[in-house]
Amino acid sequence: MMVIQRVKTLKVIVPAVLLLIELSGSWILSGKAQTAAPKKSTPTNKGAMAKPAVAAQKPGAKTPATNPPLFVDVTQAAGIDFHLTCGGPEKLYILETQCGGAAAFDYDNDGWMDILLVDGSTLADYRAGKCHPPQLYHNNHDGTFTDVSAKSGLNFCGWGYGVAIGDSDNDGWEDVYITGFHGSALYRNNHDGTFTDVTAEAGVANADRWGTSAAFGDYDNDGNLDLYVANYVDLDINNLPQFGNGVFCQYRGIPVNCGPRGLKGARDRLYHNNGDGTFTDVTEKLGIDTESYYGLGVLWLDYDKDGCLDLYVANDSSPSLLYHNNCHGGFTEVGAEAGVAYSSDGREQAGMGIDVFPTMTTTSITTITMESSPTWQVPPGLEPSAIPISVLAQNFSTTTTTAGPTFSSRMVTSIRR
Ligand SMILES: [Ca+2]
Ligand SMILES: [Ca+2]
Ligand SMILES: [Ca+2]
Ligand SMILES: [Ca+2]
Repeated sequence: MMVIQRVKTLKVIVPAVLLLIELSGSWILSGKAQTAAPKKSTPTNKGAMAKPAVAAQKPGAKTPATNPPLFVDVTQAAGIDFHLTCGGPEKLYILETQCGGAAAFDYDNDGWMDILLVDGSTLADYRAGKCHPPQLYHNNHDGTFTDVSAKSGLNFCGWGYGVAIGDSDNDGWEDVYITGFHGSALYRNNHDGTFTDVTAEAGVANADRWGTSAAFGDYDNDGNLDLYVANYVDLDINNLPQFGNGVFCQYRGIPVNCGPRGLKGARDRLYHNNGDGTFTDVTEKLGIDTESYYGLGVLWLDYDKDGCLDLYVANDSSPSLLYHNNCHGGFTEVGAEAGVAYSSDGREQAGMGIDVFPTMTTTSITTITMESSPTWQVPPGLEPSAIPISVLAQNFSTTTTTAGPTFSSRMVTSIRR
């Protein structure tokens, strides 16, 4: 949680990390985003794109000119101007600690990946109905992007936490699902640079639930992309738990915002695509997330290569879940026996996101977690919300473990509350 609080000003990079699951999920499942990558090589550092690289090589820069950095921040030069809104600076409530999402996809089928950035909100703005709509950037094929949000029809007006991309109606054009607090939305691609909100008729509003991540995947192989929505905490915005008030609102003796432990979890939802523009909620029927864990990341994958999509869900402060698809319309949760439900020492993890690295012989699931070394303490004199990210980086470990007969599970980031 804490890292996310502090990196909100890093513009595009941060929501991209937070929404790792949506990006990887859509690429893997639809197959279209992968094939829709630019036919030509990606733009080289020319014109405006070259400026940041030159600046990084000036005398005094840490990286020698003969060894330029692998990545250069070209956000501004590319025309991306996005500032994430995520509650107030004090972070009094858990709602304010993680917001926004990002997706790279080709919404206009021109062969070039465009960018969609989902914004959060603040308590005051949310209560007042003030919108922080998502921003859609069209790829100009020259390393720059144009903000086409105003005419896109992506008018989501809530507190956004994520986005999933998939062609939900099989017309060859990618559609958009945005997750939010107490309300998510499905937008159908109209093929002309605009989208239409079809949430109500589709039946995927996820109303009264705090949706964080979502992913499209055809689990029953009927040719229609189904939709999984990870939900986090069952929270009443008019009766929020008070900062520092109670055992679950402390971090090593320091008052912090409450949760997720101590708060009621919100049950994830699995929506089956009926192929006619509507979805059916099959959560109860298929026994999904029966314990209502704190869902933050979701990924469809066929880890046993039987042709049926399985499902992995990263949960915060609770076991992660792996659902094996029996290829007959049902799932069996096998996270513990597969070795991907807990850390290598048997502890629940603060799962934030997921990625998968297929290899020749195994499928490696990477769960992005937050875990500190046992001896790490908040530096004296510093409020938790004021800890520089450089301090966190120095004190938080990266560990790699191998667990289970099937999976090589790596924890790439470690910060435990
Ligand atoms: Ca495009
Ligand atoms: Ca479509
Ligand atoms: Ca399906
Ligand atoms: Ca499978």
